[in-house]
Amino acid sequence: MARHLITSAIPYINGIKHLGNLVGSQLPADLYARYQRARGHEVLYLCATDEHGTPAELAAAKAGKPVADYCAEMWEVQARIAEGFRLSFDHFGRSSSEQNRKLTQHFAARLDDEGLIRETSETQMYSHADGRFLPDRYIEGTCPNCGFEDARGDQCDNCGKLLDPVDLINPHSTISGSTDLEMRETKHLYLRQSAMKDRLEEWIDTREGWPVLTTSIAKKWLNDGDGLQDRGITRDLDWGVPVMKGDQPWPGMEGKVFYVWFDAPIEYIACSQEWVDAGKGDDWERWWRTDKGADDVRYTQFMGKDNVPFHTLSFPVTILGSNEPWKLVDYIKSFNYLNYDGGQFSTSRGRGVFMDQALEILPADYWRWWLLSHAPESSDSEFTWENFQSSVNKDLADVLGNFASRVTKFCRSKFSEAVPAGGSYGAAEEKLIADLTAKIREYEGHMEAIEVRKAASALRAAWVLGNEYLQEVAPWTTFKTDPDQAAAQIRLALNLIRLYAVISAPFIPDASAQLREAMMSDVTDWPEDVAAALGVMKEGDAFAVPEVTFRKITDAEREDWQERFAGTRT
Ligand code: B3M
Ligand code: ZN
Repeated sequence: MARHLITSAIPYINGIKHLGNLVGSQLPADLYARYQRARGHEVLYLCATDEHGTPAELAAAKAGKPVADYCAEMWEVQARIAEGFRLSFDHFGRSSSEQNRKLTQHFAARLDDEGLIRETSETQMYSHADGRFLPDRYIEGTCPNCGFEDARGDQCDNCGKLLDPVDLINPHSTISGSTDLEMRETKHLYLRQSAMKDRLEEWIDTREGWPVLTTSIAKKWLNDGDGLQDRGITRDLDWGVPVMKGDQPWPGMEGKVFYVWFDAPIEYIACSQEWVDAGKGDDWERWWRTDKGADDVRYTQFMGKDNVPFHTLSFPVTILGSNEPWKLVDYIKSFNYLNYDGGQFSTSRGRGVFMDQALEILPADYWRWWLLSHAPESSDSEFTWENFQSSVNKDLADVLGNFASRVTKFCRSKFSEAVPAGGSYGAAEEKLIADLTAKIREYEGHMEAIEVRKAASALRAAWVLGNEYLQEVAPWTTFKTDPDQAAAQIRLALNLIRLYAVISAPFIPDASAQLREAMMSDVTDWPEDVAAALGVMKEGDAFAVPEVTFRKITDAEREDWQERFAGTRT
């Protein structure tokens, strides 16, 4: 039995995520976690909300709530939606936890002891009208690079250039709109990433078989110098982890907090402590400390491509720089973007389908299947309602759902609601078993390699094999001349429904549970031996005709949704 530590990028607390966010981190991580559990491995799958930083402050202010209250409420909302999508976190934590506060302060102290933190005096925008220093995101102005008028102080959304607020033309405060800004002196801590370049490069160079998307982004940041500049890890904000050196005050840093990207990845570790403190586990160190057994853990992270630099550079600097025996990530699975109907999904502009809205329309499995089978792996991919309708109707309703319904209804009408006896397996059945074995082994290979789309097509192909078999042996025709032979064919097909339920569960957990319940079987063992797995349901075992597993999406519904989601969400 292997041990798998799995984390997905922790979603910002402000607002509900769209389907593009979901398919870029949490959903594939859940797929992988479910698969590894199904294979009998020990899995710890963690996620949390990313609660600090200016976006949280801004959103709370907009909602007219104290930021702590706002975060607590939004955590509930996100947790409920995650449950709706059947995301099987072992724990869904919060980066604002006590555990993360302590651990973040601990890492800062370690890094300082290792000489990796330096203090800098710098000038920063101070807003007289707001009575405070303005973090980069609270300042907007015109991009000096492309002329975009609403560029933020840290980055231009239009051309992507990383900016410094002083670069902006006509800067103003996003809180008050005031242009009465002045540069004032303030002190900050910098993480000396540049001092870690060689160690980091060596670490990245020795990662075997990492996805090209991951390593190319990491390399680009390492080599064009931009990414490995020393990084400010403190901010003049109220909300965040207070800057302390362990449990000691940090002179000159009073009233400041750590930068959100410093504490957010540390939450992966803190989350496992929260998991223990919540009474769900009894030892977090065996997952994270290589001196406490974490050496044989395989740690996989899932994230969208925009998060890769922080996970290949900044966070490893924190871990390696601490010179403590923390577990480093073994594999980073990153994703491109999912686009929405000819444009981009956008949280700020409310464009696209958001997680809560999706669940109001259709059950989780419909979305899980489409999103995973169209995951933006090798390039960006696009959600269109036509494509969604046709995938759901073909793959789920016509292929899988219809197979289960045809077989069970036929059996009920010609035999009974029990596995029929009689007949024997011949060449057609042997061929099916051989083909299925090959297909399932292929599916396993793709799952191990986290090739999500390929895994989905192998699974779909396994469903198709069952349909082709049924078409070929045609039990409804056989029944007229040789009812015994028809019984053997149906016996196999009923067993196949159970087998499909087991292997499909990582993708479509609810439908799988429904099918398995209809087959009245609690055997969930992975079909290592396909022939044996197709003999689990014995002659005389009862089953029930399942309710419609997947219904078809009508043209009218599709048009209605298309229209409803054409605008922007307010
Ligand atoms: N919250 C960005 C995002 O939600 C950020 C990820 C943090 S991972 C430690 O895309
Ligand atoms: Zn620009």
